[in-house]
Amino acid sequence: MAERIVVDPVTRIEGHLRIEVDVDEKGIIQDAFSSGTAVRGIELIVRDRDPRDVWAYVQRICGVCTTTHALASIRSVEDALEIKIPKNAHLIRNIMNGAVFLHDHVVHFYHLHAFDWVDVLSALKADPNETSRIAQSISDWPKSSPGYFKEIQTKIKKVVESGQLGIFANGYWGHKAYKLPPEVNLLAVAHYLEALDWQKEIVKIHTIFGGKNPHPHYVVGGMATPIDINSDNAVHAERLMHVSQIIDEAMEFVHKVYIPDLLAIASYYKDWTYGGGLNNYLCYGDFSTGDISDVKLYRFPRGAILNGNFHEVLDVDLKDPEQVKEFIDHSWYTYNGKEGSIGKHPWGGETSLRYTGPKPPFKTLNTDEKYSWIKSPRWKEHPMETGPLARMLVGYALKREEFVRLIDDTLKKLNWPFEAMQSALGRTIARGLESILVVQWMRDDMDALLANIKNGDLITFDRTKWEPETWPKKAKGVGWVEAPRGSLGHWIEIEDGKTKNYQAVVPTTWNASPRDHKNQIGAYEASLKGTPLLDKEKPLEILRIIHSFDPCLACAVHLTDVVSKQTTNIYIG
Ligand code: NFE
Ligand code: MG
Repeated sequence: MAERIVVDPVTRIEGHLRIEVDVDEKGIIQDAFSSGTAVRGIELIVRDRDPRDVWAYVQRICGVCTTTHALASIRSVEDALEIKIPKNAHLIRNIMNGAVFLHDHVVHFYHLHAFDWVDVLSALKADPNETSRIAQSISDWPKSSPGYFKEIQTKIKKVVESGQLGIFANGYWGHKAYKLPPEVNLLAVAHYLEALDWQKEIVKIHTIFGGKNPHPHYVVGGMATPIDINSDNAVHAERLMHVSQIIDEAMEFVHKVYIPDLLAIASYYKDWTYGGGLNNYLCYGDFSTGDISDVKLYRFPRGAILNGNFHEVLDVDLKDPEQVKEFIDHSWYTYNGKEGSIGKHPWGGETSLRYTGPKPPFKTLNTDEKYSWIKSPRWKEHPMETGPLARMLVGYALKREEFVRLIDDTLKKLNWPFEAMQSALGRTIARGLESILVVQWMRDDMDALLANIKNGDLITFDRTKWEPETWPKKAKGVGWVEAPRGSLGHWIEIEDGKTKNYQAVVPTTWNASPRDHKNQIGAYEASLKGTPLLDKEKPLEILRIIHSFDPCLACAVHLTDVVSKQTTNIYIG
């Protein structure tokens, strides 16, 4: 007889996610259900608004991937109106998106995900001399003396002795699934604290190019970033040098802290290969070396992989009405007033809310019916995983040299077969590896920007098609972005200068989606199946797998449930 275990809310993520799993008598997960438990409806509030303003509304979908929705939005309007942006604007947008990647990936690794692998309390037992020796053997990062680690240990001790664990409260400390020696746990906690400091630096790139963070400024047609190297009132030489320096420091942090820690931790967990899942991967692609409309020039190449067939990468077309479609058979929405659906491409898509779930307090969701505020996006009717693992595997399957080298080197270091990449740990490693790529692209694009400016090109905005009188009566466009958590698309329909319909299909919508019209499960759900839980009261393995996707439910369901405000509640039902 299967038992239903509920984790709600999943913490150390953005937004409200509930996971229900059925486990057999041996504690192995037989079935899983992912539910977004809040709904927001931002797609509805942009209707009838000026398409040039929409980015500023939809950017508020999320404060984590804080620029991605603005970027997807302006790209959708530019696509609809056939606006080409100046080279400087493209480079600045790339650098800003790169900054989001690095910020999100480092924060995810150290602050949202690490404690699924790292036991803070064990760090108290560490010998700081040995931590220092390990640190120096994997990196020449300067903060690595025995005294430094002793200091960190004393800090943790004080927190623990105070009885108020603060940021370290509610962990499953002492759980048998933790495998790191105390010394490596201490190293990871030290870098948890260092990464907290570091993450506030990288976002300064947004404040320089976009005026602020979170939610920097954009403009349809380019960037609202006046550049004049001799002016005090524009982005000038000193500020450009500041961005350049932040990129160099980020490069160092990635290579000397993030990656060595990632591989050191992974080496203790390499036998824990659960959490793979669908084996279907989707990447829209981004970071073009030229124009965004030229897919051939994307540094994250576009493509789809089905059933783990890495010999064939399938073409993806976001404008084809048969490719990306959202289904609502198990989501609290209706299409044309009906509960079931045939699936809608986002042009002509619909956001009509209808909650048909159990009323709180309830023990479990009715997972045979509708059970989530997340829709089920499907590519050619297949559920897909998107995100770092998908990007790295699509690049690998296309035999892009830098992807192959990074993955093969890592597999060699870990003595892992390629298939092992298709796991929670593989996903976490892929996130680190793509950070190596992204920070280099930031460096390259910053160099290109500086060279362009030096050549006298200071243009960041093209106003040719700014006035609505220049627009066709009807137009539709799609803007895509590779966001930290995966492929993001915004689809807009413009009529008479206004936004007629707007649909966002977001990375976490893909990954956290519930079942669809064919009862096919989503990526989170698939990734949990078959995983053994060592302790059903403390389902650390569920957190480990779900966190490996870096969930963002604010994005996925784009209102908050004002009736019930539940705190952490994990029970066996
Ligand atoms: Ni709210 Fe987001 C990213 C987008 S969501 S974090 O990355 O787009 O999945
Ligand atoms: Mg949507």
